[in-house]
Amino acid sequence: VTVCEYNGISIVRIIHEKVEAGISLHGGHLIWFKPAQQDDVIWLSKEAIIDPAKAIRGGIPVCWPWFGKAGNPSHGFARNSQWQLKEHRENENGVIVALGLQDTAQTREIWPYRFDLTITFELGDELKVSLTSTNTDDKAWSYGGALHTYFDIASIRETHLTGMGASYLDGVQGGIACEGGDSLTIDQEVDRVYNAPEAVVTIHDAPRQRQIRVENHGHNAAVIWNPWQALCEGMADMANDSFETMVCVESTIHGEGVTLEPGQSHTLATIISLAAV
Ligand code: TA6
Repeated sequence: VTVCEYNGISIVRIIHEKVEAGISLHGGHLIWFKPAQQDDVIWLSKEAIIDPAKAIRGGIPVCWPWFGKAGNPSHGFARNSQWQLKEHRENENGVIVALGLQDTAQTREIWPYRFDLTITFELGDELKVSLTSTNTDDKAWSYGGALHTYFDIASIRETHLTGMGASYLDGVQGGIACEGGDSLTIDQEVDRVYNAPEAVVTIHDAPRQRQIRVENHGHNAAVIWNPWQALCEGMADMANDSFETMVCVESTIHGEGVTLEPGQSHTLATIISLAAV
């Protein structure tokens, strides 16, 4: 485990016999995860802007303390904040890295509460990401958010997803409630909040003959997003054809959020594993 600097951002690099990975302290943001002898699992935009003022496009953005445009900035401030490296160590499965973020005068201007956040990455054949939110204030607060994971797939046109459940709010149609089947092949812009997902959403990455299993905990929704071509053309940090090789499957706390009394904690997690087919 080493820490290197890139464009004013510190990246924790993990090179281990079981896994290679990179975690940016800017955003508490995993940008790279590759178990030994596997293709990349996490997608990072080739046009990603590495700048302390911006969120990184790709990887696992930490959306907190709200999801989407529920507040300003969009998806909260955690993905634009500088986190601290709390610990790194090896265990029998690989490497564990933990980062922390606490409130500052600046965060309290955006969101007027005291908090302590810890994100723990357990890296090996699998990737487990646990985001623990603790209320260190003397009054209750509620939060929402997401582990907004971008997955690397061979071809969106030859990929399908299962396990999202049937009911969703369709962001492409202004958030209306819809019912669909529990198998999704993406052939246009998709931006959906599935609000009764199964515990595991599976990405069937057929050309690579693998399944990516996304097991979520502490969430109330699974968000599926692919911007498709027109939106990519409008984004400075995504190449025009980049929608072809990515899909977001997000462990999400949507809506009213989770309420924490002073001293209480809650953990949002995602466990990402591969299965050959
Ligand atoms: O999670 C889906 C979503 O909220 C989409 O609506 C889309 O805007 C995407 O996230 C990316 O948001 P960002 O703020 O990173 O551009």
